[in-house]
Amino acid sequence: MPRKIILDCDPGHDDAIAMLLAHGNPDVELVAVTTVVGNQTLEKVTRNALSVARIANITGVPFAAGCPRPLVREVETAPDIHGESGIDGPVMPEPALELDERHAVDLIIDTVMSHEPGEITLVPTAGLTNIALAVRKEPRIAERVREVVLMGGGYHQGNWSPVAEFNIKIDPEAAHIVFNERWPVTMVGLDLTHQALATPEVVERIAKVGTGPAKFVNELLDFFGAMYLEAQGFAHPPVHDPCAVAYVIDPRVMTVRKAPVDIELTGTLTLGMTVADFRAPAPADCRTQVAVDLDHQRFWNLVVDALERIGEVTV
Ligand SMILES: [Ca+2]
Repeated sequence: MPRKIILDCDPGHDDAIAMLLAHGNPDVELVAVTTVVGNQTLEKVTRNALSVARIANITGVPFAAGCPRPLVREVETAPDIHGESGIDGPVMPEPALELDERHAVDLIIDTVMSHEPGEITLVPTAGLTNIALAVRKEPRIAERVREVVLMGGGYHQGNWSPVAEFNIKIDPEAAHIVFNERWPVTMVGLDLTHQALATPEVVERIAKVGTGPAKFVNELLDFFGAMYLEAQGFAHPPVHDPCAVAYVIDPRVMTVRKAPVDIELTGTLTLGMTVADFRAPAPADCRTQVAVDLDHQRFWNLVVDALERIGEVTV
């Protein structure tokens, strides 16, 4: 039985690759895609999500738009990494799918509540605004969700400040809610995703797939790589979001370590920091764990395999 996931995202170059991985891999089933303000405005990231659906021929999956701003803070976007559209670089086709009429928060709640307990895994790859609101509106989802596997944070690294990662920093109050709920949380943070580099060998393997969706991925990586080189000095771009999907598909793709994690909400220099406590073995009731080491080969094998399975798509 494939693991059923809700992808809550802000496409976003790496969100797009996460969506393709989830769509192409047979061990996970995308049951909903929800969008939230983040890399760009809600309107832009939602359109991008629908365009990606067209590129990969994702049909029969509800897509819903969520929150246009964080819970407390002003909107902060990331044009220096993702461009003005949120996915600059490739030509994005006009969306063919219609959005679900529901708000993303309601689609998340309806999906979790209409499945058996333990059936749905939440995979947020953006700010946690939608997820936090969903669990506040319907607290029973906390026991029904199998686990939350999120891309965000970092126990030794930041990118939006010296110690805070973008997805957590843009809505730290939402992150605080999500990390302190009763559900298990796996934090796939920068310590892990900075190992998921799209090296020239990776780009060559993807090029060999030779399909439209594979070409799209390499166009994403081309733009993303140039931005990461300029903004953060990376020789090859770190492809964050698909790491969270990959962990749901095959936990052997990374090592994890249990540790209490909480979110800094008041520090003048450390707002949005994911503070992990490694001082002692994690207590028995610890529900949070952090991703440590990536199996680079196994990870990219999954991405290439998903692209091969998606095959050619006529847009
Ligand atoms: Ca993202």
